[in-house]
Amino acid sequence: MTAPLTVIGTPVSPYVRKVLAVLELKGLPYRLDPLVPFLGNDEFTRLSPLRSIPVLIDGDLVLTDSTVICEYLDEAHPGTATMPRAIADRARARWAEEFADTRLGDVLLWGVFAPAITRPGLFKTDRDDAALARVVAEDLPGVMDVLEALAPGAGFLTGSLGTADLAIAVHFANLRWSRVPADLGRWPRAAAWIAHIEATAPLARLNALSERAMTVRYPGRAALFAEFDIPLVDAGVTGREARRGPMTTI
Ligand SMILES: N[C@@H](CCC(=O)N[C@@H](CS)C(=O)NCC(=O)O)C(=O)O
Repeated sequence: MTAPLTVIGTPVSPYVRKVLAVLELKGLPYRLDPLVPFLGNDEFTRLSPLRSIPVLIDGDLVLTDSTVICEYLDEAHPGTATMPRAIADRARARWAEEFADTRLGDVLLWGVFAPAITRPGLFKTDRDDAALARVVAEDLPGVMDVLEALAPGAGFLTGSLGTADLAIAVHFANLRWSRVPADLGRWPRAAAWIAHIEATAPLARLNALSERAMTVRYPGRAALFAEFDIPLVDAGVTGREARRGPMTTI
């Protein structure tokens, strides 16, 4: 019997939720090691040289980076396609995904969620609401303008729900969880597109799980993931202390 796919990373991470949503969309079973970023031990560094989550383990193959993982899954399991097959559509989807992973990540994850939630929680810094409000006022509009231009009038970016749609939408739950005032009503097409993606079964479920995972302490964790039918690995790669990795910016 072949071992099931294993994913390392807490679904609170938007990049992990992107991978899990693709797995769920494709109906691929997986087990999870819900590692909180920065808490990985030396074994984690061996698996993920940049110490970033998500990591996918498929037998002898160990992959990091959500884009690499999602492309691998789509090539290895083409059943329910998560990338368009037409070359031009594929290129458009890749650009949207890249924009989400880099610029949306810079603004919504590293500019808002990390200083609002991750850094105070793991590195015991104070939350600076004035700095968060500045990011929302100065950086969010430019990002939303791009999404407003990119947003399809209805449906998804290139037909059916795909990796690029998911890569974009995942960041907006983290924005809400950051509890900063941000009104997306100025960008109605983008807001409707994001809401449409968030309402799809895989992402609605993963967002609900992740929101609860943010507040559940270690002993209650297994029960929470069991409630969502996500099996956990027997022994994970969690270390004792938060450490910064080669790419850490917080
Ligand atoms: N481009 C990477 C980004 C992954 C990423 O930044 N993950 C964060 C958690 S949301 C992380 O593990 N950061 C660890 C660090 O910054 O040291 C991907 O798409 O997988």
